[in-house]
Amino acid sequence: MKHFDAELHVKGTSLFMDDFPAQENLLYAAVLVSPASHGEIVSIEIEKAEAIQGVKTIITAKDIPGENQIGNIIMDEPLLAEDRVHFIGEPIAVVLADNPQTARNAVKAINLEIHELPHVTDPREAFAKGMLISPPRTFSLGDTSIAWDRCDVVVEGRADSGGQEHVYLETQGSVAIPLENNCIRIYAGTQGPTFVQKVTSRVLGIPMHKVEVDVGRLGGAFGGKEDQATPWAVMAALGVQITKQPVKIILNRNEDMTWTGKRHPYTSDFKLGLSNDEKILAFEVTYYQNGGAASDLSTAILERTLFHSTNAYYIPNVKATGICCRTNLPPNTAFRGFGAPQAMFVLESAIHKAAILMGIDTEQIQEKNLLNPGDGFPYGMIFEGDEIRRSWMKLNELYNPVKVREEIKEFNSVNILKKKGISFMPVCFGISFTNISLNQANALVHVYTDGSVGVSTGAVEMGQGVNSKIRQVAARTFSISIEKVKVESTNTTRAANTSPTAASSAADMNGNAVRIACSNILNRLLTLARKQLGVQEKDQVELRNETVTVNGIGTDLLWGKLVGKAYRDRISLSSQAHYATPGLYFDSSEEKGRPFAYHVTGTALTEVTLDRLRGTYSLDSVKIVHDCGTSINPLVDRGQIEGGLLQGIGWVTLEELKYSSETHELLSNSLATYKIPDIYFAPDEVQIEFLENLSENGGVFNSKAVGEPPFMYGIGTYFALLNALQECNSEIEPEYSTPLSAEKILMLLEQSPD
Ligand code: LUZ
Ligand code: MOS
Repeated sequence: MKHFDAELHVKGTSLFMDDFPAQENLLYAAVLVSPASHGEIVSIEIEKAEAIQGVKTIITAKDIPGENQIGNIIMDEPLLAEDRVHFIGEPIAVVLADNPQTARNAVKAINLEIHELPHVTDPREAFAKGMLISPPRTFSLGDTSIAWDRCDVVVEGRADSGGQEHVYLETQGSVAIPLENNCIRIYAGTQGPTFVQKVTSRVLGIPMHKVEVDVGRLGGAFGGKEDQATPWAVMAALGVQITKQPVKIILNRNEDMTWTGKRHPYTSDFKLGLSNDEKILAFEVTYYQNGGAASDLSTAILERTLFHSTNAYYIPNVKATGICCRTNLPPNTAFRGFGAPQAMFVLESAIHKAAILMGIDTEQIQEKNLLNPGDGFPYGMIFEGDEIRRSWMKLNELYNPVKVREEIKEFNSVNILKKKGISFMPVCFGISFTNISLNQANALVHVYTDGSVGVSTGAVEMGQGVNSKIRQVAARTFSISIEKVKVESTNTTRAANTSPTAASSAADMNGNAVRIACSNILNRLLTLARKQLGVQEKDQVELRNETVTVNGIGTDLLWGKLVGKAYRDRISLSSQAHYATPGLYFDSSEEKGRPFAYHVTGTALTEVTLDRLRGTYSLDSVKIVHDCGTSINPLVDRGQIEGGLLQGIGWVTLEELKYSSETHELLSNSLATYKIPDIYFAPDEVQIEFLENLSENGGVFNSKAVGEPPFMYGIGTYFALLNALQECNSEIEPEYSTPLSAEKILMLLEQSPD
């Protein structure tokens, strides 16, 4: 099974937002944004800009007919600023013109006067000033206060992880067109078509049924289009409502990088206590999350940080507190892993620090404390599987890390200028939206009279291959060829009230809805087949490879013929189905429940080589044992594991958001100054082994979600580099702060020459 879009992508024939065919009267939007991190809008003069030839109109907050509010969880974000601005890039006005260049020129001609106010960009400072997005939350297990006395070793420290730009290949954008009777169709580049529909309805002051949102595909998203695709789509729709003309908006790379939110930077304090025999007895952590100027998804992301504070380990006494801090940055948002990578980085830092103090290899502590079946998480759920230990053992079996360690010691003892390092990175990631209501999906399946099939769901194809999996699910349920199945665009008139394609669960949930809808139709067809063949017994008649079989023996009743007969007999060939992930509940007053359908786990082994003169490094290999359940598309899953790994590696190594010290303007605002991993930077060797796992889970056909968990294998690269650094000089006081750029490594090496 392949990724069915691959051929279109390679030939360049897949259609993205900017390929949308030019429409008559199409207007192009450009946006005036705040140049200041915080300030009062003194005046906006648009007359000169509006007079420019080709400019149709300029929209500001006062032109909004409905509510000027695009908030999701907390209603704290206007579409267009009214009298105050809270971050550089906050939209203030939308210019509509007959071409994009004119629109951008007109933006420059607007006279904007802002009275600047002091701004806060550091979450600890925001916390000290009481600038919180929501009250702090604490997850706990056992009692840390009495546990410290029993510990032989206690380490305390601080760990900071940086933000991350999404760098989806396709920048944010949207096209909206007027339909009759003041209805609007929006072609939106979003992971959440229903959210776009809902917010458009709110801002335009029209019911949701007047807003149709359609998504063909996205050129990448990674969480960056879960919430933050919405404003651009709503602006386009607002432009349509005001002008009755189609409106297109496409951000250029620089605008996109400067204006939109990123992965949340975190700064955290940790305390870890162990016994002399490497058992972790207690862990306390406080996460300060840099939320940015509006809440966006920050509270949900912080919640997932708390869920993953203990990652793949069992710790009997835990106290994890999360604080969502409001700062004057663009609102930070969803990004693959959704707060979990930040949590896992802190615990790995704590373990690393403890291992140094104890004079042992980090993996001794890691292995000793991996979750066993029956161990509890601080949030009350029990880890039932044995996959974490099995993935660890499998990795040992396949790659013999003890021998690798020895070889590295040997290499390091004979090489002066180059030193190798190694790390293990176990991952345990919970699958399901932590907001339980979102764990539902629906599908609409039509079988046409020629036997071809059209499938609509709420899942958005963003390159991750969800449409390939959905095609497979439909083809497999009917037992027909994959060529007979087409996945339609994601459209709010065919799949209503959908959850965003997020939380790694789109294939699970939408796939299950498709399976149910196809089964409904199949059952009608099989009833007809039995009647046709005069067979009474229900399970004697089946469809196999487009052929009706009786007791496994083929008949001449083929799929196409059966479908045609069903139509003539006036039997419905369509079905809509709904799927809700079973068994989920959470009591937020106790912070306990069963928030996840299941966990995805695995372990990565990373080897790196550091150049101690230059601070540069190369990634020798990453070996992963990963649990995909019974994969329905191993090639797609492998692609997700490789992609997630590399994105995670980028986060902890190269990707550095640099801001000017005075205004806190983003300096790394292009792909020339913000470096993401390329094929030359990628590990020389990436080996991925699927862990055999036949146990029941909530996924479709017993497969498991794959999108986010592999991101966190990338954290292993950070600790392999620290290990190599220590091989250069064991005196180096490690600092737990990502990204670990070559520049930072060089400074650490220079600090303490040996
Ligand atoms: N998005 C969301 C997510 O809205 N809720 C979640 O729990 C989640 N988890 C991972 C990624 N995106
Ligand atoms: Mo997400 S981080 O949009 O699954």
